[in-house]
Amino acid sequence: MTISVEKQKEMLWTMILSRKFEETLTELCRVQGKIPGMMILSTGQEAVGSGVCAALVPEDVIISNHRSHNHLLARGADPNALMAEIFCKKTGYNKGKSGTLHLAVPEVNAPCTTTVVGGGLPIAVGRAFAQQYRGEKAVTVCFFGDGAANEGSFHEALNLASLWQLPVLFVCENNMYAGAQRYEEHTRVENLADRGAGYAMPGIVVDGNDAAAVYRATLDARQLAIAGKGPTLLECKTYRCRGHGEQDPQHYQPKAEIAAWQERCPIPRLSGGMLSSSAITAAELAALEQKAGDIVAAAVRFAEESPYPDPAEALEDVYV
Ligand SMILES: Cc1ncc(C[n+]2csc(CCOP(=O)(O)OP(=O)(O)O)c2C)c(N)n1
Repeated sequence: MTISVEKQKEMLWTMILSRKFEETLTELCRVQGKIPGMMILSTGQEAVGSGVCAALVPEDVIISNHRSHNHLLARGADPNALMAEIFCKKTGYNKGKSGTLHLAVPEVNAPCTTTVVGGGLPIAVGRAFAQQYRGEKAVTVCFFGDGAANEGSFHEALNLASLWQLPVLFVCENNMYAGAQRYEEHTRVENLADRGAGYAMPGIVVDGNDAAAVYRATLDARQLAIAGKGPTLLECKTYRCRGHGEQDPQHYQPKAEIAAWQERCPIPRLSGGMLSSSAITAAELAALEQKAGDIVAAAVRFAEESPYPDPAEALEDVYV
């Protein structure tokens, strides 16, 4: 299936924006010391969120995890409100109460990101059940890591989703590490996608650094789900180019391994193909880079100039 130039540009744009956004976060927290606490990035993995979200419609729901910036930007979240939230400012998406790790952007149907590893899976099943119950023509996507695939919640979620043939796409972002643990140190099966068979659902392995491949696989899985044929487990093989978080010196990741995967960076991979097929010109590509830089710089200014929430608001919007 050929992918329209417009769709290729959409994926390229959200990857470039996400990379610029996160490179700036690295600078802000590691060099300038302006954002305290954990900073967990998706550098090198952008083809997953950008490829998946390009295949969705606005009514679809995404449930994300602790590595959520790319998912949210690819879904269309506003960089200003996202950056302000990461700075814990009042103008942020969650009025400064979530910070980077507990973001929720209901405006783009991303009601929850959770740092409880595997915690998003049952939530996604619940959302997909609601979609099925209401007869909506929409799906729920759950992003999670390879480490999360060893949580009990993963197995329970896949079982129930399969039993009830729910419209859910389980997107495993296998970046080869769960914290400091290499994939082989926590899992015996070569492909996590093989676990789909145990729950009578398709298990698909896709090159997670190839946005076009991720997009196509998501379209297929979404089609099945919408047709009432139940869930799919999509394993996107990719690589975590930075430490678990920006505090992590990555001493356990071989330097040659990191370099080899940087060579397979998803952004030049897509843009290179687009340049060769004349889907984009070098000048257009440079303009996208420039635009991303301008948008992110404006987002940082917006966040820095925004006030912190008033302590008197601490108990507002809290359910319990
Ligand atoms: C239930 C639970 N156990 C442990 C942790 C601590 N923890 C945070 S991230 C992480 C690694 C997760 O690895 P993976 O699911 O592969 O996602 P990745 O970070 O690679 O994107 C761990 C163990 C947690 N947040 N929640």
